[in-house]
Amino acid sequence: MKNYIELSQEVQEAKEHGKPIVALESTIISHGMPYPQNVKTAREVEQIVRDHGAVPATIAIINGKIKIGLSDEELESFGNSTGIAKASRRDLPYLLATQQKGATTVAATMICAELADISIFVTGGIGGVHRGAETTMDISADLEELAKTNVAVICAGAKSILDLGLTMEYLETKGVPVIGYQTDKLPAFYTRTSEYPVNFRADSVETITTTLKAKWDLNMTGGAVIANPIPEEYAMSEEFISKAIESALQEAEQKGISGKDATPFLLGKVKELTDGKSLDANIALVKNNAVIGAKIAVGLTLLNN
Ligand code: PSU
Ligand code: MN
Repeated sequence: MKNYIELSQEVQEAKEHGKPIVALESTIISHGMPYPQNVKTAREVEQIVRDHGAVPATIAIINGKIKIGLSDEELESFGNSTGIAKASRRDLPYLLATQQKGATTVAATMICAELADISIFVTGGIGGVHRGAETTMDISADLEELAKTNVAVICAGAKSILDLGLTMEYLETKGVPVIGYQTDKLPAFYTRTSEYPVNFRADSVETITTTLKAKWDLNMTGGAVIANPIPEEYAMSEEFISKAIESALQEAEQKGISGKDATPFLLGKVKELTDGKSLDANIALVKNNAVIGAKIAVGLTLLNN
């Protein structure tokens, strides 16, 4: 197994000193945001993690290795080149075997983080059950991964390009807790709330770390969703964003966009239809998640020592 994993020097040193580490995904860089904002955001998010006492580990597949922690040039290359594969669970073995680059999704980043013994992972939004999944069966592999891999994902909820109600039902069936950070409602990425309640509300980081510790001390397999609402000043109007999402969904259907292309297509369209406002929101919420994620990683490390 070790043959497949390569830690950056920063991550290696963090491990040697027992420092808290926060995993970060690379699909958000290669397929979730345009260049150059993607690379700038990735660097800033890493710095926010450091500023809050943890070490960032951006994860990607390069040259037959799972890289845990990317160099500056590697980050740049994932942001500034097309044709980098979007890598979810099913794609990892083939991409490793054929020495291709892969940008890891939430599911794949969770797998790689667990292999590297990292249990806290910060991103923007998770994949979920798509609208119309009752006929398309389009359900993100992220949900199944949350059911079986021991990594907590700090996100701003899920986008309403998805069916949030069905996504919550799926997570419930799989026994994945959805914990709202200082909120009772599931955040919907661009907006601070949705009509769906979270399972539990945590007003402090400590409630989150002690809950995670209890789950994993009991060997209860699987992760957790920590849902952290977008900061008020960046939140978008519900009506404005819903319109953009509706027309993006319509266009996707007309063009027959499906499978792994669906999410990146919808993200790009929504950005276009909102004149880039959705991108500003996306950047702000990821940074906000990095603050909380780093605090959770620091807290969990203290609890476990
Ligand atoms: N949601 C976002 N931005 C993203 C993604 C989701 O707001 O970049 C990415 C994540 O990497 C997530 C993936 O794991 O899309 C889900 O893709 P799919 O629906 O194909 O599983
Ligand atoms: Mn899908």
